[in-house]
Amino acid sequence: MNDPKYHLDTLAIHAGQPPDPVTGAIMTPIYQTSTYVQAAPAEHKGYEYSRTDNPTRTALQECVAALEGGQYGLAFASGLAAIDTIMRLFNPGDHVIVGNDVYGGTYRLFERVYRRYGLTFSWVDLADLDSVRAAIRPETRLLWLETPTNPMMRLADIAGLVETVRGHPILVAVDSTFCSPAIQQPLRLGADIVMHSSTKYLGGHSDAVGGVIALNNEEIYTQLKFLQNAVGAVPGPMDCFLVLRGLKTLGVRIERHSQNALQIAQFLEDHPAVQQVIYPGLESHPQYALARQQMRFPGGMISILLDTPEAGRRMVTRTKLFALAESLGGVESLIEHPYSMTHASTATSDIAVPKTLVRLSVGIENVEDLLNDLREALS
Ligand code: P1T
Repeated sequence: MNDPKYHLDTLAIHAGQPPDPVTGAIMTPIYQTSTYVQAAPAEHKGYEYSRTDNPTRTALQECVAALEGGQYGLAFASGLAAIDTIMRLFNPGDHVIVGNDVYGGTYRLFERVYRRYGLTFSWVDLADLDSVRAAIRPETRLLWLETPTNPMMRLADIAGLVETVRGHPILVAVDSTFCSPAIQQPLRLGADIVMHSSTKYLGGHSDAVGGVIALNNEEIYTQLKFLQNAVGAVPGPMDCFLVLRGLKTLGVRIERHSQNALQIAQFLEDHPAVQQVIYPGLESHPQYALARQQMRFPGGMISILLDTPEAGRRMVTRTKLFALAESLGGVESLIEHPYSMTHASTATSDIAVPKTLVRLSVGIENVEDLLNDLREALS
């Protein structure tokens, strides 16, 4: 079922999810159990305790690995728990190069938690490969990137960055949350680790918080698998089931998110109240060529700049279909003000986002209804 000959849409429905061997149930059972009965001490059927392993989680991990073209998958209680577990691979004194536009929670984890444990961070414009090269130190161990970035929608050239750090003992980890494997598969471009907040497009229905990692390197997998159990930030079986169920429609959802978002981005680009639209599917995006090359679809996320912060506030409180909320990637459209919401933790930092920025997560509702909603909110 995990055979690489199958396409993503087929793997999303079947990988890691054979019919239940006991009953034939076509849907993966929710193994709502904390422990497993053993025949004799340490004599069991592969499962001993649900922090260590749970069959519903195993199904999710195998499915995500297959979708990313990876050998191994790991699931966590949140996207941040996944990032946190990756960071525990490193030691005090290690140096990390990070893109200078990331989810506010990632910035907070790195600067306010891991800096206290002796890690150092350089925040770099990843579009400029020379500044990445210049940031490399003997103690650099990780290059962390989002592409497109949250919320400025800047792209990082994954293959180019892999090439830039080649020859150095630096792992390349890609937070691919804004894309999902239906848009890009960073492992196939040479990245060592791909990570997602599965709260977003993978789950797709705004009903579960989770994180996943996929990778090919057996040694790093073994370390991460050890950390997953040793640290214990694992998702419950019900949340694993919800993400698995959401994943089945990933391909069709991403196509529709992208179609809707492109139409909306074009509409906003022509709207006099909008100063700038940042969307990888528009020719006006400064990295449009890279987007065409690296991304199968332009995705459902759009950022816009308005004339004043007040105009942004007015817009996000006037939409009716676009709900004012943090998060993204669900079937329903969301709108938010990153400076005061998702990126409030960067507000006083060097990587603060503009106060005039509004972020849209375009859902899969009827596009005419969404366009009317935005037209009215901006009127
Ligand atoms: O929320 P959680 O599942 O812990 O995932 C964190 C995370 C990691 N990486 C990216 C790129 C993200 O966007 C997020 C979460 N982001 C939001 C909640 C948001 O509204 O941007």
